[in-house]
Amino acid sequence: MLSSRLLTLVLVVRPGRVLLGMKKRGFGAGKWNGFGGKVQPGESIEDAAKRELLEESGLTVDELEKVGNIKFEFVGETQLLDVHIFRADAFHGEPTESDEMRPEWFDSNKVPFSQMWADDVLWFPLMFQKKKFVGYFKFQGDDVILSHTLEEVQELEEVQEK
Ligand code: 6U4
Repeated sequence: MLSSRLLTLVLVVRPGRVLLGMKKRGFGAGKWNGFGGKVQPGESIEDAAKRELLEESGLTVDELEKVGNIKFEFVGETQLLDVHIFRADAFHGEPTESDEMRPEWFDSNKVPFSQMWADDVLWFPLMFQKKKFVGYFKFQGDDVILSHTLEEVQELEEVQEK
């Protein structure tokens, strides 16, 4: 059994556009992505999502909507990434560059998928339609998907947090 690590990912969406951040360092550097990171011990997944969004983009949100859960396996790694994906339709503050991310708005029909994680093009359409989804992606390196599953669900399961 692979162990897993809880991570968060937040997409801030406004009518016709989405805020992405260019990851400047660490995991996924050079890719546009939502804002997020590791859940800390004793922290709820949603609190972690809000904290990471603030740290990386300068934005605060009152409400996050759970939209997806994707587990990522990387060939050769012993830990699965268990990524909890949220959407925010309202926020406070101004997007601000941090050490980790440079935020930029993109038109919903001009999302830079060729400079993003290869899975994003498959689930962004569901996220934009506020559909809920679960998936599993097996990556070889940072760019190749060897196999995957992705399905729409009515409800996302509650997570047992440690
Ligand atoms: P630190 O602790 O700052 O070094 P780092 O290793 O850079 O962290 P972190 O915490 O920024 O990683 O978390 C990685 C982020 O990337 C999380 O928001 C989840 C997201 N992510 C990981 N794999 C992804 C994938 N295949 N598709 C995607 N987002 C992914 O859209």
